[in-house]
Amino acid sequence: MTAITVDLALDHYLELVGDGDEQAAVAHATALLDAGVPAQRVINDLIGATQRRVGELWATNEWGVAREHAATGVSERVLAAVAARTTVPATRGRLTLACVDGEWHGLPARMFAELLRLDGWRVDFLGASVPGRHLITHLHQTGPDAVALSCMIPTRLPRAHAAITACRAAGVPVIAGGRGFGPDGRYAQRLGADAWAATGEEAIARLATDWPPRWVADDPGTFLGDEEYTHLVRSRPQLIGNAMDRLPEVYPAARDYDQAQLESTAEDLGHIADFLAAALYLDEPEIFTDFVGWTADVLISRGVPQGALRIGLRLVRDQLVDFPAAITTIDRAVAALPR
Ligand code: B12
Repeated sequence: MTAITVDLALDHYLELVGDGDEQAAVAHATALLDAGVPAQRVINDLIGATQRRVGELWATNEWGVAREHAATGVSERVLAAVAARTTVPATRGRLTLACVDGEWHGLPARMFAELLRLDGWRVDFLGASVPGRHLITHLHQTGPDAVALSCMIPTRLPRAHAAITACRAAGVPVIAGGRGFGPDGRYAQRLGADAWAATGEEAIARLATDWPPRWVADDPGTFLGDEEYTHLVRSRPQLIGNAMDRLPEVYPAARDYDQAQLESTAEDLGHIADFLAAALYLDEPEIFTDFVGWTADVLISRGVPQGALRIGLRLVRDQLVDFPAAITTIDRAVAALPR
């Protein structure tokens, strides 16, 4: 039986992961290795594909947060088991891999770390949410050939910019990856990364054949955020507090909210502020429009009335009347919402 013909039995594996059945999930993955399936395929097409499915099940409210967390925990264990079964001598160079400050999606980066290791790189995996200054200290201590920076959500892009700038100032080129850098990695380039790759495999091919990068990115050192961005970031707590205070007046259903509902509403308002700030920082209104569209779908699947999101956006907008870019960005996103 060749590796190509082996059926990964994704539906069955998803059931195991959804049941939190760690042992059976590990046995499933290692049996695939035994059947000749390359570890890279197990990582991308079994673990990765399942995680993406988990994301959809969470977004459509078919799975709760606890089930998603448990499933992700199982995936982490499966990845560790696959890694333990596949030793590869480090014959290439040394890379540092880190998630941007405030970025808690550590698993995609860990998957990429294992793909790199399988390709012969020595990888220092620093994990989720690495503050910029600690990343730089690590670079000085280890002198890697490159930094691989992972960002899964666009709200972390201002921090990604600071990290990219600091790494390049330390003389270490940066390859960026993860869906947070936008379609075609367009934000990675804006933020001065030396390279970007859509997938782990693409990055590995690039690092093997075309590294260090021949072109040098423009000086990324300039702070992109303007006065509006700075105001939004500084006034975030008041923005959320004021919106929560006004909520019962403009949305009477909120008068009966219990503590958990109030907390999740405040959290949603925080996401509005953060995505708006990222859109302003990069001057890319689409970041906010995409977020609002995505949030509308998530709320609909949770039975939250359509009007609630519009009201949340209005409560934020009302406080930003003196900030034309913020207003335009919000209005654009609202206009794109289905009626
Ligand atoms: C598990 C999960 C979490 C876990 C993460 C735990 C962990 N240990 O990783 C937790 C619970 C922490 C989490 C939190 C949140 N999450 Co989440 N999460 C996910 C989920 C379901 C799976 C992530 C995953 O493991 N992906 C697996 C791999 C397969 O993804 P991949 O991108 O293909 O991986 C490859 C590439 O990314 C690449 N790669 C990765 N890093 C790098 C770096 C470089 C340099 C290169 C070249 C390549 C590269 O290599 C990987 C392997 O090939 C995703 C759904 C999804 N589609 O990814 C949502 C998802 C990413 N999360 C989402 C959201 C919204 C959030 C929260 C904001 C939720 C909330 N309300 O609080 C927070 C934000 C937390 C934060 N500040 O970081 C959204 C993002 C949507 C958006 N608008 O951007 C998603 C898409 C869910 C969804 N369907 O909507 N999440």
